[in-house]
Amino acid sequence: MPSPTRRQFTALVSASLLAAQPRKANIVFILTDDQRFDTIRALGNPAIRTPNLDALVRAGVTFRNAYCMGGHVGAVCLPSRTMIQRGVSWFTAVREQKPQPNLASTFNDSGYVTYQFTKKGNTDHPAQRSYQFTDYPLPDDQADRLSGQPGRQMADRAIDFLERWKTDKSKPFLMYLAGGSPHDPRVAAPEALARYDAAKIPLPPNFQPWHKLNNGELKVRDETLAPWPRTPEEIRKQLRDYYAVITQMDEQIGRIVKTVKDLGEEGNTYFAFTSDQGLAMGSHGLMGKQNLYDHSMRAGLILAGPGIPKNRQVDDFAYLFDIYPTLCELAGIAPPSTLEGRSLAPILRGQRGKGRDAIFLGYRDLQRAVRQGRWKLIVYPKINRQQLFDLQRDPDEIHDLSAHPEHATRVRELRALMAQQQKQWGDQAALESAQPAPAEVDLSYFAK
Ligand SMILES: [Ca+2]
Repeated sequence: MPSPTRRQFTALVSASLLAAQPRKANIVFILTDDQRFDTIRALGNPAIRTPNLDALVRAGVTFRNAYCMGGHVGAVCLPSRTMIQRGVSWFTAVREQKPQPNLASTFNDSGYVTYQFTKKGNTDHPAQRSYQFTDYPLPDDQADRLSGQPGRQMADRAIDFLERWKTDKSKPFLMYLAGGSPHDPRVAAPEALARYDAAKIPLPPNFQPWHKLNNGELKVRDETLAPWPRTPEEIRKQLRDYYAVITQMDEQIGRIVKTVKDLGEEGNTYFAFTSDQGLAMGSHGLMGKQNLYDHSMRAGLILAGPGIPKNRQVDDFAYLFDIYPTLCELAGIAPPSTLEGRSLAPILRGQRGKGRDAIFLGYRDLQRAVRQGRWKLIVYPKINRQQLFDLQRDPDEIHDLSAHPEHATRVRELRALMAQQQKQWGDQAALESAQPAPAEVDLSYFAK
């Protein structure tokens, strides 16, 4: 056999070097639906049982101030999931309808196998179509046998995918697991419900029988899921169902994590966990996510994997659409230039002063909010009202300080910051009305 020419030899060496290069890290990104920040035991709620999410909190870094930016429709899940998949604000997502780079397309281009389990029609369609492999939940009429097993389908399909992947491990995988729990209807198994005594579940500290300010969206679908006035008994019963569903979902997340470990991939896999936004569940007299209070817009965001510090919680601000560029950086991939999200990797590395200075939130043209440091201002443009909260002393947003004279300067500054943020994100909404609607509502409003 003749010896290889110099060119052939170079090609051979290059090929063997390529083959010897370690595979990029795998990504498992789990997105739950409507899961409040305070429904993970390790984040400070002793009334709920979430051993697998607690383990994830201990394994990585939790962002305590990660926000969904809001949305232009009552089904906030849709803009939230679109922002997450496209790495841009909802203002940009609404304006820019042409297909854009998305999480799956970026990882496809970098040699990944991309898989999703996702609610149908609840995300930007081009982004959904970009995944190489997709499983949708069974239609309701076929899913009866899985009733009372929230998260089960998602875990079964995810594990099926991993079992197929292990027959050819040449490419790393990105899994986006975006199930529909604990979104209503919340059907838990009897044994899961039996773990919770509704009478003993604490009410949220900001529980109210109804929302006294007309935020413009008091009768939207989610708000009709409990009668007015909200009663402690009804809210406790709904919280029991919510917690039981989350506990069952947590078990299924545990099955997925265990499968990754059993494949020997734990040391080469990043886990990202969050929810598309929170939920009111009786807080402020509300039930849904069509408001800008922290209980509805904040979500627990956990990142864990090789090189990420363990069991750390940080207060740096983040948007959920920062996850996309963060996963890019963790995987060593250059993020597309269209992204408005910012990588959180410097914060994971412990670098201070790398986070956002402020958080801006919006809901339709009905509500706007800005947070800077401990202060949060919510503006209701249709009724010319505002609320100022000191989240350090009042994390439950109970005491509105906006009318206190000693905070007048602060309110002015936060309104100026809000206007600047509107400009930055391309938000055209007016912040006040020439003919405002009546601001206060009493119980008779809900009878109509
Ligand atoms: Ca949702």
